[in-house]
Amino acid sequence: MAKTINVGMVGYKFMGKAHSNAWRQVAVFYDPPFVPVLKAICGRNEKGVKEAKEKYGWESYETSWKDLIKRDDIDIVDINTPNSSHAEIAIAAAEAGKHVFLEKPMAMNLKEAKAMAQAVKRAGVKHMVGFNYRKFPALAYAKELIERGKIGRVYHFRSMYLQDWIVDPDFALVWRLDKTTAGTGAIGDLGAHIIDMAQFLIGDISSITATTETFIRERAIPEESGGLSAKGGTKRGKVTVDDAFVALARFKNGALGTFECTRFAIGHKNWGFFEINGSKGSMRFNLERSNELEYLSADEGDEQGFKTILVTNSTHPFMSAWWPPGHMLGWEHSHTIQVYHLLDSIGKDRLPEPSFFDGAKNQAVLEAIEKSSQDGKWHDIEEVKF
Ligand code: SOE
Repeated sequence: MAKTINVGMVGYKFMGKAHSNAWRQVAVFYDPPFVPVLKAICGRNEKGVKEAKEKYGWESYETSWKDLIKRDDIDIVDINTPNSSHAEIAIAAAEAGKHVFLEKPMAMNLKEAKAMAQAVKRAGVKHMVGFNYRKFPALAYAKELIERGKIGRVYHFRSMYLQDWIVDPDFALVWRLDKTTAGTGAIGDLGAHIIDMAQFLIGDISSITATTETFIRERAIPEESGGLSAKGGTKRGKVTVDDAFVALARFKNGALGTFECTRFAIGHKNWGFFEINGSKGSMRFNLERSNELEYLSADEGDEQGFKTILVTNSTHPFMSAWWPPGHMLGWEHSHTIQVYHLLDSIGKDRLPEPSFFDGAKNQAVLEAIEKSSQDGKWHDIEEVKF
């Protein structure tokens, strides 16, 4: 009989659904060292959390995260609440000796992120931030190709993360548009992902300059909301985060980077795009075509051109556990792969990636973007070491 490990999850809406699915599926596809038991789900609204418990298959529920953390039968705490509660819950969970899995962005600011990283280090627990895009086979394969020298010295990381779900001025003022709950807007929601991809693939950013805009400054306060949908009421409130930002960056290895992130790019749903140009080749990836990696080799002379690699062979990263070639994976699968990685790391007693240490590095870049958007200057990225 496989050993088990008990999971307690805080948050039960959009990401709670994605994470529940991942915990349920992981042992169907992989052979993790521990089979996760969906022990307890937690949320403040009793009716809502009870419904989620039934629907997603959790054994029990709590309405206070403090009660969840006190329980002796919880080994891993999975936090997918709005950003403003990440630090408090994660630090308390670590201090209670639980492994911590946390949704991105890691924190509201760098100070919090550092405190969280120090808390998990002190407690000696495992920790992982939900930058799930690293767990797309195409992205992991891109990393492999870069490490094998296939694009040579990297000159450019050019990226955009474009969505359009708040382009309608009648769309309500959900928590992601409120600074006190979200910290930032497109910066933390989309920028955090694309910056993680950049730092994962080509290395650390050394300095950055950015500008932001909030196009719609007032919206209806929601009567109901869940995930990325909401119904506005008659009262109105101020949008206190950025709707979009553009940034220019320098990497430690000498490469230049561009980042454009917005939720106002009508027609784009989850267009997380990057192109990398190096001395020996180029590559491109787009989340809306997540099974494909485009690659061009400079060695091919007149036949040179971008080819589309369908990253679904059993030899491609993470694929051997899934379906035959061409039977595509999507967004939800990256969450399953992510929790497998966490369980495997716990089993092998090694640091999961991306850890809270990577999350804090990411937060340092987000913070520099925010500062630069206020003073218009270039900012060096603060070194964070743990
Ligand atoms: C909304 O912008 C959102 O769901 C983000 O919050 C997620 O992190 C991203 O993966 C997709 O878009």
